[in-house]
Amino acid sequence: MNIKNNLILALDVGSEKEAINICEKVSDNIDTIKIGYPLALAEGLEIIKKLKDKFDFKVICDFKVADIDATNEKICEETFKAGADAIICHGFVGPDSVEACLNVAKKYEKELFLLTEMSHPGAKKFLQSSAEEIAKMGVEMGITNYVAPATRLDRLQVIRDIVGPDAYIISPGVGKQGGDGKKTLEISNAIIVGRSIYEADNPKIACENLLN
Ligand code: NUP
Repeated sequence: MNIKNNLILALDVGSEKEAINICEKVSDNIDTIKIGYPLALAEGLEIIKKLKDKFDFKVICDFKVADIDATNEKICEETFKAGADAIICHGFVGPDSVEACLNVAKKYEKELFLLTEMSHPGAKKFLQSSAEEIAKMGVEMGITNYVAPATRLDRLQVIRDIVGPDAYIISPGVGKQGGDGKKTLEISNAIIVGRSIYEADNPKIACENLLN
């Protein structure tokens, strides 16, 4: 993916109105947004096309797909049919579940991001001990896009070393969760930032501050 300024906006707001308001303010700085459950549940999947049409954004759907293969396939179908450019799936569910997502992404000629280790403190309890295996599984499956944490740069580096220099890593956890944007970008290809942008008094300046 080619992402402007290597900055992805996590648009976890609760209404189309709020979403448009933020997007208008940052559309010079950002061309890729991440839509997750908060906005998709509030406004339906139609919000994907609405924002793509209005702002010409690329949309990554953060649905952390984590079900059996048959259900994952249906979730990915609905998401790509609705216009998503990429979807994020969990890796802990194993290769058959991830393969189902990968197959649908390939069918639509869209992208799949594999989530390895999460950025929040709770990820240390269960997910961290599996993250390296999840990344290795991704490499074996030919996956080239990954999500890995900006909050623990040592762990981000471990995942980079597994997936290799040519893989594309996007990292959440910058700002509100404590991660540093510039340090993260020394390892990752792009950062994902939500609250530090959409809760800022001036979201455009918040974007610029993250990058300079
Ligand atoms: O490990 C992850 N951590 C994380 O924060 C995986 C994610 N997908 N996210 C998402 O990134 C989270 O759901 C939110 O949409 C965004 C970070 O937002 P913020 O902490 O910058 O507000």
